[in-house]
Amino acid sequence: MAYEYIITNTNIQPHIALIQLNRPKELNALNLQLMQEIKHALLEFDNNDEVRCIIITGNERAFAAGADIKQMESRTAIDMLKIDQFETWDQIRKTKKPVIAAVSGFCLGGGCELAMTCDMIVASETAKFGQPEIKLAIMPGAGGTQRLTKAVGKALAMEMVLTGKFISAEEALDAGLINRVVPEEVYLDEALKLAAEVAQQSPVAVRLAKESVLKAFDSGLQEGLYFERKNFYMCFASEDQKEGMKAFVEKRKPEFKGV
Ligand code: DAK
Repeated sequence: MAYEYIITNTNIQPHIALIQLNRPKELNALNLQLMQEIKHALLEFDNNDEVRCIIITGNERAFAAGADIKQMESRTAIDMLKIDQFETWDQIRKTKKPVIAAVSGFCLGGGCELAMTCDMIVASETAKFGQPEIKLAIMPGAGGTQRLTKAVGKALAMEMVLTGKFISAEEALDAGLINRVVPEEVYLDEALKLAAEVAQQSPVAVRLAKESVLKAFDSGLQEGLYFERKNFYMCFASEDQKEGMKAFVEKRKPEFKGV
């Protein structure tokens, strides 16, 4: 599929795929087609055995300044219902491989929700996070009230959602929203480093572990522990588990194949 609003790259580093949002003049505002393209690329990478970790990024000025307000402006509730954008977002959330957001500049509204849908966030010092939908007389609709609250707690989430206030990368780090903050010149390199660390591990174990961590968000402790246990057993069905433990005993680096 030829993309208009994203650039994809699978040659940047072994086992890593990159999706770059590419509507720079509009600060990467997420129009419907852009979201479809992200969904399609993620699905393609999920089905590509060569890919073990995916990075979504924007540019220095903006990761994404939110959903495209100009596209939404005249929509009615019934239009929104018929378009059912949630199908696209749900599909993005279902990506099985780990996804890292490499964020610089504005990361707002749907942009912040997209970053929070990713598994980890690496930010540049210039990143600004916010859910400013309230200023448009709407509210977050793609998980913002839930994922932000789970990440940063009620006090800060409530303030951000009710006032539209932005927080800096440092504040986001302190609040537990993101993994690390680095100078703007190296935020993508830092995300690549993190992705390379993940890509070194067994893809089978990574998939099962990601699934298990995410389970903590939508289940009670007992159910989560039970789910974790099943996935733990499942790891022992892989050749990678034998290789990982054999390599440890033989004092060498393991070679994981994803089977
Ligand atoms: N949509 C459309 N265009 C945008 C945009 C956006 N969100 N953000 C920026 N732009 C455009 C601007 O209109 C401007 O275009 P021109 O005027 O040059 O044609 C260009 O990008 C540069 O922006 P500015 O001139 O405003 O740049 P500044 O540096 O002065 O300000 C800013 C940057 C980020 C503070 C400002 O642009 C801004 O406040 N942008 C809007 C931020 C915002 O309110 N974001 C939340 C949008 S609502 C859903 C899922 C998710 C959502 C909805 C539904 N479903 C699953 C159903 C999400 C909703 C949202 O995100």
